[in-house]
Amino acid sequence: MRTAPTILHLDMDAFFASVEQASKPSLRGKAVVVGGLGPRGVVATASYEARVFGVHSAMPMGQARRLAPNAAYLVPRFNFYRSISERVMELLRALSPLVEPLSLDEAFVDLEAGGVAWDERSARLAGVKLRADIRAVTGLTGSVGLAASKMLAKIASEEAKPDGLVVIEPGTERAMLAPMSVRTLPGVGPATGDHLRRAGITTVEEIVEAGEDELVRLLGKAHGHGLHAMALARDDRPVVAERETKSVSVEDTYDVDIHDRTRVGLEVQRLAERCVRRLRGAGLSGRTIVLKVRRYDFSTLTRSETLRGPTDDPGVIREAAARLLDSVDTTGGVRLLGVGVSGLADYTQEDLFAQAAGERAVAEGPVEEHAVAAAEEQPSLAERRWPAGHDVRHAEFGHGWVQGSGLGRVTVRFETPDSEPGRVRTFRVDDPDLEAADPLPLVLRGTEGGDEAPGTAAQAVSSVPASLPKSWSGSGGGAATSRP
Ligand code: TTP
Ligand code: MG
Ligand code: MG
Repeated sequence: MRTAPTILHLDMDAFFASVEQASKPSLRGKAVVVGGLGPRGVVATASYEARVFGVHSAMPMGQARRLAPNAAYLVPRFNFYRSISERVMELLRALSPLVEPLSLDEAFVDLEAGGVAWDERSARLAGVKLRADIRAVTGLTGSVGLAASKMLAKIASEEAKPDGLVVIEPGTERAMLAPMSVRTLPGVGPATGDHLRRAGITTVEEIVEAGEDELVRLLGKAHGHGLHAMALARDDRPVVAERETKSVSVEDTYDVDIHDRTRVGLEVQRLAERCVRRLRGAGLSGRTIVLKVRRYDFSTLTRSETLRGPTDDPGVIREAAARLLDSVDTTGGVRLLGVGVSGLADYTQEDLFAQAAGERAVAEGPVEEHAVAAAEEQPSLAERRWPAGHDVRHAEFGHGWVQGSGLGRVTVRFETPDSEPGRVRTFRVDDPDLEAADPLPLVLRGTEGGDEAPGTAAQAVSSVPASLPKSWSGSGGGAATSRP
């Protein structure tokens, strides 16, 4: 293991909610909840102001509304978040060729491999500068952890949240880990956590005390051994530039070709379940379900279906695989079957996607036909939907966002990222002067400003509005925040 804290972990603070607050001046410093607003909707994330009420990711939306009735409830704008994520990842790639993104708002960077840091001081400087750059380019705050391993860097960024930077100095790792919950360690989810708790192990120190043999007895060889090493702060996992796992799949070759259609169907269901176990084991979910069939004559074909959001739900994946099988002729027999999932993500947001009306997910692979058809339809004026939080433009009043809609009315707040908090006006949903609009950049840059928003071009250089509330002013002294 290296001896200097040159592995950096970045995670943006309350990412989706922060983007919304940066877009909408009236929401800064306020409780904001982003998620699916329909009956089965769940919270994607909540601003730190909303977390005070106990609202958190993956909570059913109804529960969030009971806890924080006055929060702003917004439908996610995934494409916009993705574009901001790309800007952040670009900044990381400028630091090192070894950047390992874990999700839209999170990545490891090997600073040593990039030649930008070799000891604690240089690593800290790189982290401080990165946070300032992210702030300047996106207007948002991210928290940085620096340590000698991936595990510790991630723990450090968690400690740094929100809007901070924490360096774990080599030599202090074990003392720091000792009192922490076992759940802090990578690979300890709710199930393993419960299992350990029943054996009387709740802290990292207790893992060390239990010893490797006991851990192996409790969790099996690979997991027990790995976890014991992590508890001793031994983590040699390298930062890998591309996510190695592009897909998770399982397949079986049969000694004797299967002819019976029912049997083929059952095999596909079984493979789908095995695939889900792998997927979940790796803490992943995916959008594209792939079925592979090799027939008696060795002709091999694959069929795929892309869902609107990643899933790790066995029912959803089984059903998708079964639908795909319906389109394959298996007369003559099959010798191999496989089920895979690609388009991987670290979490599941299928519910959100299902309800993010208005946001058209960009397909990365083959798309279900009806999804394409839906995207091409032009709704009539009266049928247009106005998802809360999405951008609009009014012929007379300019750019704004949907604050709410219902009973044939839509309420719009007219403000832009660099304006003062704006006023609200109500229109009929079929008002021809009102149209859906693209998001405006959060930070206007000299080279970009002007084309869409003539009134704001003059302010192009003032990237950090002075009027931001305290929690947003991460630049200056705040940017270098460092806690032991
Ligand atoms: P996180 O980094 O886990 O959370 P966060 O950035 O909102 O807050 P924190 O300051 O604690 O890092 O996730 C990043 C984004 O991913 C989050 O803003 C919304 C989305 N997300 C979901 O859609 N569903 C989920 O269950 C989680 C955890 C995140
Ligand atoms: Mg985050
Ligand atoms: Mg994250």
